[in-house]
Amino acid sequence: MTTNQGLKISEDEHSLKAGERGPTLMEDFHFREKMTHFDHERIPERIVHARGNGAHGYFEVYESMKEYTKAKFLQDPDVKTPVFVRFSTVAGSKGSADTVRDARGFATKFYTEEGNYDLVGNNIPVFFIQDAIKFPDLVHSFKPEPHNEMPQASTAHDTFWDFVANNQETAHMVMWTMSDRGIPRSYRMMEGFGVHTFRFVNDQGKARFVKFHWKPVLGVHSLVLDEALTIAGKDPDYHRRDLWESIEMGNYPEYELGVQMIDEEDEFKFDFDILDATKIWPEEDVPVKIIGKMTLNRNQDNVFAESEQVAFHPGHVVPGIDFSNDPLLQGRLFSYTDTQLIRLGGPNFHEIPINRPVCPFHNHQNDGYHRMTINTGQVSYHKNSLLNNDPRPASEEEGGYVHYQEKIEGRKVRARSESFEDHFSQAKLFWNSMTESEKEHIIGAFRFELGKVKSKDVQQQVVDMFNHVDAGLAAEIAKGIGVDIPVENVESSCMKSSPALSQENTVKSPKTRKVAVLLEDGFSYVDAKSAMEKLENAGIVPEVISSALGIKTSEDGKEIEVDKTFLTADSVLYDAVYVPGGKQSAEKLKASFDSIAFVAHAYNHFKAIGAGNEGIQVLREANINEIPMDIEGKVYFEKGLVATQNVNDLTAFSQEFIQAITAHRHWSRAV
Ligand code: HDD
Repeated sequence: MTTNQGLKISEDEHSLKAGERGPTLMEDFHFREKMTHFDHERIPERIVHARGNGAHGYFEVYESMKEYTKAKFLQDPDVKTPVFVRFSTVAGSKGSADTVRDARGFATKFYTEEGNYDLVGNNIPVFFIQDAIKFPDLVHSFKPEPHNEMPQASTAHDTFWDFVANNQETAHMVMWTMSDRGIPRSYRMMEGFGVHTFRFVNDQGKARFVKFHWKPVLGVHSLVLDEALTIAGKDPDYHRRDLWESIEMGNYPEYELGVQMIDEEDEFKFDFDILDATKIWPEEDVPVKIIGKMTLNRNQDNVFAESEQVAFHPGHVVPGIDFSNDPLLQGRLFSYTDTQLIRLGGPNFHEIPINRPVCPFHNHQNDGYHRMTINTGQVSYHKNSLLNNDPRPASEEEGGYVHYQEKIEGRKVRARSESFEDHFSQAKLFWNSMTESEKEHIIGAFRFELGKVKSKDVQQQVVDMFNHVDAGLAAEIAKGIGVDIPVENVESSCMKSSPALSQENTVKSPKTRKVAVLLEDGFSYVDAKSAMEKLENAGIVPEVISSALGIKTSEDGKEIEVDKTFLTADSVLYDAVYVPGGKQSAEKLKASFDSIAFVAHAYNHFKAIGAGNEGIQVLREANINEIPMDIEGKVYFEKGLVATQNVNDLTAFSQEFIQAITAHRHWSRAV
């Protein structure tokens, strides 16, 4: 151990004192250095997306995208481009819970040979506002209210909903945040979107409008609201833990990159403005072309050095990727560098290791706080003769970035195009695309959020606003929060739906799902062990939960180690529950409030539940009575409940159980 000056430290537990019981001396440079450094350990948290965590990985393109873009990292399938991704919530502080209802940030830094490219997106493909000038207002409205700093990490309060009702361009994104997308099951199971319309430019100078999509290989899956709220207390780190543990286990999160492209000449062919960030390009109209895959395979070494200090910016582009005139994007292009100046303490944040390009970088920018590199020589200006004009700008052929030469004509006005005026058609499109259970969740979310709003007037305004989306939705919200059901017929006439928007149509996979196996002494070893093995073979992760840590012994004297207890675990932290047989084990589980609550909550949260032999009685004790008494020698499978009695071979049971887990949730179950 040394001081920061490299001096070896002989003692680190006692400050230097005048006598053993005397005052500390000014002279104690080691104490002063240690304490001063500690006093300065914090930097300002991000104004938005403060709560987040990241991982390293790489990106590979499937085939050359030369026809569409000259971006080097999208040319060669043999090239692995290193990436760092930071996932985040938007509203909460750095220490807030992961599972709150919110959009999630999905920011990717590609360390390409042409410089860093940042795709700074969210898990929702649209944004609340159309023009960046409104961003401070939006953020002020959803942050804790200034007079009492409540509530934390939540939009369920008056100012947010007042903003919504008075800025109705928010309608579409509000639909998304009130849907299951607002409470993802895992960062590994959510989509990412670049949101804005960008441009691809190829080496012939031809440009196309493009939108970026990340599609998780495991599909898009969510929690249910009650579960998300409980997890916020039981494990506020739920999402970062899930990401960390998956990578540690070798279950590397994977996302395919997709692009939607529109030819420049088709810019005006749509019934929405493609520059409007509150609009999607329905996938059925503009297909998503899958072009590559990102794999996250390495956890960070130090969260502060990496996640906290990483500086993303939508303006970090490479040749072949350019901007559009989306007024939200244009404003972002200013804001991100500006925020890093205060957050990271000066203009040299690009020298922090996580932000450093992997390609060489040199220019005449020098000095400033925290300059790391030592610029040598006499010359720090362009043009010069003393250094033979070095470094000099590169031509386009040499890889110099040349902005796309879009022809612009117009008058300077503070205005918004009329083509940005339709706020409700796509909100209705989203609603039309939901299944019945997804619609119920949206209604429930509105009732929860607006139920916490104190102003009746704001509540009524919001209901009246969503009457423009769907009269049935507005009426259901109104009934739940005790305001008037609107009578005016103003519902959007949009009849379209987009199957790609419903999570019901997503990829379903059993891989990496967590199953709680509840048992006590006297459990059936065959039931527990052979089912667990089969689950593991399907990529599922079983964990044994019991009343105490240590070893549990089966009815035939075999041992199993307990992973967690009813005190340290909870059904909300698992995707499914399994109760193996064994008379003594089942009796003890039946007599315990904790184990009964565990099973009952899993049932109420629509999760797969498996039971073998006496384990079925534990389900009955939890009031789960669907499983008939006479399944002797058979496997029962209905509504995510899978049970078996007196069957020697658990293959069929395990297959059904795995299928039930794969389905994610069983909405047909009446709760
Ligand atoms: Fe932003 C952070 C995503 C609109 C201003 N934003 C930030 C992060 C993400 C997004 C993922 C966190 C990056 C990280 O992990 O470090 N932001 C979006 C998306 C938007 C969006 C998808 C709309 C399409 N943002 C937006 C606007 C503005 C900002 C309109 C301002 C004009 N955003 C910021 C910021 C942040 C930020 C204040 C806070 C910390 C940071 O930049 O580095 O500058």
